[in-house]
Amino acid sequence: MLVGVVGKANVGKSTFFKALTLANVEIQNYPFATIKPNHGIGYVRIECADKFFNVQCNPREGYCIEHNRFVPVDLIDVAGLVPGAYEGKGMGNQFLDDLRQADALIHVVDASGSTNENGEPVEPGSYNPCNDIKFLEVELDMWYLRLIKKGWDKFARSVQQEKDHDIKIVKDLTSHLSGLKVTEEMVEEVLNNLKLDRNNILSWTE
Ligand SMILES: Nc1nc2c(ncn2[C@@H]2O[C@H](COP(=O)(O)OP(=O)(O)OP(=O)(O)O)[C@@H](O)[C@H]2O)c(=O)[nH]1
Ligand SMILES: [Mg+2]
Repeated sequence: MLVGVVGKANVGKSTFFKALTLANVEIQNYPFATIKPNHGIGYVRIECADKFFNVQCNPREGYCIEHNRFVPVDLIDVAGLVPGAYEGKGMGNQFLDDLRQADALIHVVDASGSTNENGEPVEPGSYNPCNDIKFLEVELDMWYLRLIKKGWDKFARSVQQEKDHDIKIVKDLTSHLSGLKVTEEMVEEVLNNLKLDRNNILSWTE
């Protein structure tokens, strides 16, 4: 499993990442201290089934100490985002491509409100951190949009020419978006929610 640590610049992403992985990473009180992504492994502690059998197991992944199983989770800490990153502000958002295969993202927020929208230190409580939650979703959506649009016209035309394309569309879209870990269930749900015409893919708007 791969978990990405995301959020505005200078909010404590690398600090959180370091606490989880014990990796020695750059932590600074200014925006864009992290540029190259940091990879590491954190462990989730669960009670091991070997307790029930009163034996000591030797797991292939992670490790087990006195019936405590430490399950490894891959983590990646990336550069910070600022509003308008998808238009190239700050470090932009191209670096998010490293997170395409992530199963989940953790959004780190500076709840003390002591960093402004560009991640610069300000008086605690003078910035409303709710703004960060909203803008980060926009930045992530714009990132997905860019990836989905890549090669879309060619894809849509070739699907439209297939026999029974209204039935095959779910499978076709899933394989087209497999680089984003999209599943058939997700595609089905979105097609239904947006009431997209499966007979005419070329009519779909952005
Ligand atoms: N008070 C307080 N300070 C924190 C906390 N977490 C991180 N910091 C401080 O916030 C500053 C930024 O921390 P980083 O971990 O480098 O933040 P980042 O989000 O990785 O920053 P960029 O990589 O530049 O985007 C550092 O001075 C940290 O010591 C926290 O929970 N409380
Ligand atoms: Mg960092």
